[in-house]
Amino acid sequence: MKRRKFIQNAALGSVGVTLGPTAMACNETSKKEFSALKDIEDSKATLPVVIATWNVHKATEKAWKELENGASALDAIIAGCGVEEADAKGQTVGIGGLPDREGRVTLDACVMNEKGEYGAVVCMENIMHPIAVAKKVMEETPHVMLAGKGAEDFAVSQGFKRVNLLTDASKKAWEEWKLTSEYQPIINIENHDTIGMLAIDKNGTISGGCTTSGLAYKMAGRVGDSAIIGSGLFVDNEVGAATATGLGEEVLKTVGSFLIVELMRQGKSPQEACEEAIKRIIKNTPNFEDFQVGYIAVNKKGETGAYAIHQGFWTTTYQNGKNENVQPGFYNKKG
Ligand code: SD4
Repeated sequence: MKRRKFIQNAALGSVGVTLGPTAMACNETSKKEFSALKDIEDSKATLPVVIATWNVHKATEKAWKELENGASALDAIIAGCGVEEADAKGQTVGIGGLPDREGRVTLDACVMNEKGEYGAVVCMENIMHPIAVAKKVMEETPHVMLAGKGAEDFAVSQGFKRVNLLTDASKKAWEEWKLTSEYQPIINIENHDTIGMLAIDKNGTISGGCTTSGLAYKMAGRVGDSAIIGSGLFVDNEVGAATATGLGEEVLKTVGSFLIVELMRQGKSPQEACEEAIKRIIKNTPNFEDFQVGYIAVNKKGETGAYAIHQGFWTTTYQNGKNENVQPGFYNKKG
């Protein structure tokens, strides 16, 4: 299908679902529905949409192309995130990721689809594409999460190759870090970090994925939020989806992505829901100036939102045929 038609069909499809009830008599309910319809008309939201954390335009482009070629939202996400996992220069995802304090690159990733199915790997070494392994966990095992050596052996049994994920550049950075061994999560790494990606295909099917090498120089065995359902990622096909980047410990404590989806269910826009989830962290954490968390979200209509604690967080959105980097709002205006 040609690109323009692809976008147009999808947009009509999504509005079509909402039009029916607005033709009802003019009572209170129908007034509300009329205003909801007006919001849709006013908003530039169309389907399909791909949104990701950070400046990852090659990843969103790949995912968008997959959607155009008829791939499912989930397969588009796996292909898109796979671009960054395979980029040895990126030090936050896949090969080239910065190691833990013992020099091991350990990866966390998860996927969630429109049926509420979920699969994850945590603390997995030597496999370049944890997000694809997470999908295999979801589809091929009776479990939802595999860790460490078990995850690695499972990946190999599914045809994934073992590779050395520690590049010379990341080894050098680790050796330099060892001179002081001071552990301080970095607030924004060169506009690039963990990739959380959400996509809605032209039929309105929502899926999400999240992939990371976790925090640089973490303790051996440390697992962050990225692969944990409800924290690093949550998808509800009736409502929308959310994903996170930043200090996983804080996202885990507030179950951030689930919170955002539930706030959207209660009527908040994706933007309002992301802002509320950041405020929930700030409320309980006086040292919020020392770390970053950023959220992105999308609702069923294809409207997107994003918010972070600090300036410097970026998102990439492919929508209406345009692949754009956007710097979202942030809480800490003093910074
Ligand atoms: C983690 N949330 O492992 C990940 C790391 C990250 O920006 O997103 N850094 O805690």
